[in-house]
Amino acid sequence: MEAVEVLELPEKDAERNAFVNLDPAGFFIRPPPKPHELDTFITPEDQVFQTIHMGAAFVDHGQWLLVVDGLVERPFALSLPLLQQLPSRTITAFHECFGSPLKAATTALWRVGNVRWTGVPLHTLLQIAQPLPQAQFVWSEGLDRGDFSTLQTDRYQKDLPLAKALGDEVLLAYEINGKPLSKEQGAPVRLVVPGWFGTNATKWVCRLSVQAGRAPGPFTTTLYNVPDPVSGVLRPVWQAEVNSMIVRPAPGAKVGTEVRVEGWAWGERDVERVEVTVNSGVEAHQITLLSRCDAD
Ligand SMILES: Nc1nc2c(c(=O)[nH]1)N[C@H]1C(S)=C(S)[C@@H](COP(=O)(O)O)O[C@H]1N2
Ligand SMILES: [Mo]
Repeated sequence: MEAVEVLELPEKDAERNAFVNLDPAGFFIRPPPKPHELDTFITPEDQVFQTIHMGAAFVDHGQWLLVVDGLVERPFALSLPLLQQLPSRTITAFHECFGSPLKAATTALWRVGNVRWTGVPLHTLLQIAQPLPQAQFVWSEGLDRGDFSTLQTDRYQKDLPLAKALGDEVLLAYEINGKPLSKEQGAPVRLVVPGWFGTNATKWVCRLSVQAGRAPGPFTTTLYNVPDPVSGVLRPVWQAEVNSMIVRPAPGAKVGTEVRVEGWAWGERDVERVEVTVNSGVEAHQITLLSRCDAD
């Protein structure tokens, strides 16, 4: 790689100085459009659902720093102009919320959209930092802090196993559908982890720390671990399970004897086949897959 310009590691926690306030503070959900309204391949960014646990961080972009540290040969920091100077990629990926980490997902089955993210691959930054042999996870930290449910924390903190973090689809994104991220979407920069649930996509990101074990904050320990359906053992909410939705016919639509059914199917792994059942499951029909989305 060509020589890239980076900053020396600032004093501890200096990256948190870019935080101005929570505006507004508190839990916030922007609900997704109804399934029959999610009818375009790319979801317009002003319609994509939003999930905010503690409040939307208002960040001073001029003071924003991204620190890359931990178990690395060469810790460093980047300002926003320095990050945006690095080669970028645009990825089309589904963006799906796992749902409430406090209760079973019964009302938010389709908190999902499909968007184009633009940013710098995380592996570019890891290549500069050079993880040490003990490195296993990349912790990501957001500038938001405060209360969620009965928990309190000084930072939103998530982790990714190094193998996923090195995938070239994982981005430090600053654009959604070709436009700068809004404050609520994590401006100026957020992590995006295509194929994995939205909870891993840390917004208002300010620090990436390479570590040997899992992150200790409430969003990786108390919250966002679910029993494996087979073994019952708790596992982190990482890969998105296969899921689907019917877009047409809309609920309650009057249909004739011949019905064209349209919808979306997605998951961490490629979807090979979709079936639809009618008459309460008496008849099953295979659906033709019209197009497949691979990250581009
Ligand atoms: N810093 C921070 N990042 C966060 C969250 C948060 O509350 N704080 N919410 C997560 C969850 S649960 C989801 S589903 C996605 C939602 O991203 P969006 O609001 O841009 O759709 O952001 C994730 N990243
Ligand atoms: Mo979420």
